Amino acid sequence: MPGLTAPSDYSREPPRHPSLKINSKEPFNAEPPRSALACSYITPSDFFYKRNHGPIPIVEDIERYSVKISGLVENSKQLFMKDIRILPKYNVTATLQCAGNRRTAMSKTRTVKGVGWDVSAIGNAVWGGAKLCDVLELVGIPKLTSSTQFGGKHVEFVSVDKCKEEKGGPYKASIPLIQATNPEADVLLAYEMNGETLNRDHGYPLRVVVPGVIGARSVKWLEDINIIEQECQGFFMQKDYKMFPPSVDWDNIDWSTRRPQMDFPVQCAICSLEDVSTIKPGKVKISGYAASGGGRGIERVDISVDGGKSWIEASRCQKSGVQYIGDGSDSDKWAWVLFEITTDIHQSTEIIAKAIDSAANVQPEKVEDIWNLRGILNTSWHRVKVQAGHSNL
Ligand SMILES: Nc1nc2c(c(=O)[nH]1)N[C@H]1C(S)=C(S)[C@@H](COP(=O)(O)O)O[C@H]1N2
Ligand SMILES: [Mo]
Repeated sequence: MPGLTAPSDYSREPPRHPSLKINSKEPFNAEPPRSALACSYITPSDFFYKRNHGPIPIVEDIERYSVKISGLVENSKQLFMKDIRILPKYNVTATLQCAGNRRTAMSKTRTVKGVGWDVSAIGNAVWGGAKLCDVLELVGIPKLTSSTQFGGKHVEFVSVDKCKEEKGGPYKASIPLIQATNPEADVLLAYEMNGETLNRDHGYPLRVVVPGVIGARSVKWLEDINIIEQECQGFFMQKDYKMFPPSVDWDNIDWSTRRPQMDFPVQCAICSLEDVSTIKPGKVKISGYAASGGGRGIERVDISVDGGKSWIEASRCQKSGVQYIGDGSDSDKWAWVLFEITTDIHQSTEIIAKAIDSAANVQPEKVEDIWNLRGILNTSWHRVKVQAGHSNL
């Protein structure tokens, strides 16, 4: 009996929280309601968005489950859970964001291809596991290696799930070897999420977590690690999750002209209000999340309650009792920041939020300017319309 297997249909899916908003049932893609998302710094796993490309794999026998490391290394190695658990354990608070977060809004200007997402294809969790750099030392690759003596420059992660896009093959992705072997990059092979054993939806028994990078590279249900010369040639690296200009359409696309997207750009969204909300005139609380990729902090979150004519600064917070300083030593560098402001609103208006990261990157104003055919990385200013009303409140 193998350790980890992949069903070919959806008859053995795990139970899920009833309040999740289901964007696609098979494969299961769902996000929490906005209001549930930004009320806690750590996203409970029940409410953490679920992004799948096939049926959820099943662990038949955890004792037999192993990860094989091979490719351009001197000796291949098979690691069982006990071999991974014996390595130093790290808890890294990191935000995962699907590159398709906020796709539905992008589709409103011009239709894009892909699962529709509101603003909640993002979550922040404490991931517990071994550092990939420690695991790679077991096959003789030292820390901070950019190329092995056999020419290995990338680390490929292969799962077991059966994905339509891979013609029934498994999900896979890769990251550069230099990132994989850098202890500061905090790339994990995680077996815990928020202090509990990883659940099936999020990659049980073992998943990769690549902090600061689009969720697509954090491969779940890990089966193989390959040290390879060129980046992974799989569908999700080569024919998806690439950023194209607005002029590229399905009849003139050349996938080979662009690199796979890695870091995610600065992003924020208002979660305390739906678009459109009815408010009682007076004090209104505006809150949500802001996050940037590559370990960059959030320097500022600007809010406008007059459609962008004037701006006020929201307060930012990660952990209660600790003042948040972008890139400060007490802040979680891979994690989102929650923002909040209470301000007077007396008439119907459009509320806008935009974030600025520690490299002074700002979100683009208009979704049209970053429109792309796959609808990824919609980081345009987040807008919600509010209607001032007096009745039925
Ligand atoms: N094996 C496997 N890993 C995967 C995926 C998948 O479909 N199969 N989806 C990826 C994508 S696109 C995202 S955004 C994240 C989502 O992780 P989550 O479901 O734990 O939120 O997992 C990534 N890893
Ligand atoms: Mo994703």
